[in-house]
Amino acid sequence: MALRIDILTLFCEMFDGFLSASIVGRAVRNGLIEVHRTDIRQFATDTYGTVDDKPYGGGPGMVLMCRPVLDAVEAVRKQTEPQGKVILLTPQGRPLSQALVGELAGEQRLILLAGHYEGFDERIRTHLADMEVSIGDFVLSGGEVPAMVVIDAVTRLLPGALGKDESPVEESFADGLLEYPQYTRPQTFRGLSVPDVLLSGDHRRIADWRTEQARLRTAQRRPDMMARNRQRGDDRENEQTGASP
Ligand code: 9D3
Repeated sequence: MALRIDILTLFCEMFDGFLSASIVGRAVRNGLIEVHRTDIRQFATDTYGTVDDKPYGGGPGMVLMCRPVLDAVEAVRKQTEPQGKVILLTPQGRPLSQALVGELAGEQRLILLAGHYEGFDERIRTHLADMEVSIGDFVLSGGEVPAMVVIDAVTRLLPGALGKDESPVEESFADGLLEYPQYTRPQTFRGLSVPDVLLSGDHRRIADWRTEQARLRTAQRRPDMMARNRQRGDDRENEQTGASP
């Protein structure tokens, strides 16, 4: 069964190229994912298509209204079973990680709700959303790009989404290390040569070199990942020895 993904947005057209190209495009064409876009503005109740209003209590900006968003979610939920998790893309959400991507890839249906420029009425969060997701601590114009990030990351975890030359192992995050340096022909380019070990044909030495490079690079660039790796190692040892955490 295909993973069904509903996108609720004010900018359906932003997804055009994304849904037709590359791995996601192929997953759509092969029926691995079934993506439906719904324009929240269709659920406005006035002739102007109003979906936002001024915040109670004053202040800058506008707020996405409950009514059109709730009606939009109800409408897509009626289209097909299962009900699906409603995921709100917001800067206050749970930070996206490979672990969260893995959780989402296990669902049968995702309903992604993207706002633009502005916040959601709090009652959308408290009464409609099953989860709020952020893609990081930087300010974007809306939840559309984050929705694409979620779809891209989830799709590549679905069985059959990757071709045989596209590695299915999420190497860098699966083993908690960044990737080792890679080279291809030519052997020398503008005086820059490929490390000798990679030309040695000694697979043991090559594997050791790559592990070492990955460790060095991760320690230098991502001390946070290194600290997590150490913690995981400690946890595993404690499990074996029965020591308390
Ligand atoms: C005035 C406070 N702003 C919060 C920083 C309001 C606001 C700005 C931008 C509310 C929403 C947005 C649009 N961003 C998203 O919808 C969004 C987002 C992001 O900006 N960064 C990282 N992840 C996400 S997920 C959705």
